[in-house]
Amino acid sequence: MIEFARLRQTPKNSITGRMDGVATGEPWFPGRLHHEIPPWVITGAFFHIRLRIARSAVVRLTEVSVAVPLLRAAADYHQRQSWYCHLLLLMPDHLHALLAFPRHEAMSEVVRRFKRAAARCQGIEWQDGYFDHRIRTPAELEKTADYIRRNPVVKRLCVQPEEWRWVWAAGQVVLPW
Ligand code: NI
Repeated sequence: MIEFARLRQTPKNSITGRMDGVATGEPWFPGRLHHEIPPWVITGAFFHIRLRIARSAVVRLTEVSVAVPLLRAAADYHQRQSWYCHLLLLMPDHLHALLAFPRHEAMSEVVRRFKRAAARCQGIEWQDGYFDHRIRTPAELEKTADYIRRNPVVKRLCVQPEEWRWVWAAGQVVLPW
């Protein structure tokens, strides 16, 4: 298992940041959130998670009445440290997220809880299960984040990634919705 914390020993990928409560240099996360990053984010790993709605689903994730509570819930999970949300982006029929979890075993449990609450409160019909891919390096994290942010552009829903409203990322203090 490759842990992010070990990668900082290789100069090319030099990760700096806080480990074991000790500041080790410039953070590779947004600086303003530096002090809020729980230790398990650095020592654990991020996962690229994708959730899809059922083919027969009527409700779209990008409807305002759905998108706002979904993004609030994602930010709330982050606040309560159920997960660390590097990025979460809603598309009409699926969502992408880059998440770290306090314990690896917690992942499916937390994702299931998130899906269940959204099904109950916003009437979302999810497909069973979810896609997950373990992110190995900070470079892969950035590449995947870039890919996720370009999703709405590729699908011609907007011209620039910055125009897309339905996204939340750690460090985003002002909620734009
Ligand atoms: Ni996509």
